[in-house]
Amino acid sequence: MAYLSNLTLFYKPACPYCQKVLAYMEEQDIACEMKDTRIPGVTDELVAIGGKAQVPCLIIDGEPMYESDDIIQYLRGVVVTDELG
Ligand SMILES: N[C@@H](CCC(=O)N[C@@H](CS)C(=O)NCC(=O)O)C(=O)O
Repeated sequence: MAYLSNLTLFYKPACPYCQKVLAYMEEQDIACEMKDTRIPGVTDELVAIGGKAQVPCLIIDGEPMYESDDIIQYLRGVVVTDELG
């Protein structure tokens, strides 16, 4: 896979739901902009976009997607589309 420039992942390293998403991304070699909510101001940025501080949150073309299972399902679709060429 590749660097997906339309995606931003808000995450926190200690969060098990984030770890699940990060593991899938690593397994599939998916990279995108990453924002660690431990950095001051990043959670405020997430709330401004998505309305909630919950992580993980994947921003897809400016639209927030919360819920790790939904994020992984979305990324699966990206991988399949890529494999179909
Ligand atoms: N069902 C969610 C759970 C996510 C979740 O509970 N994240 C925690 C961190 S481990 C969190 O962000 N809690 C703070 C909040 O919800 O504002 C998922 O699967 O993504």
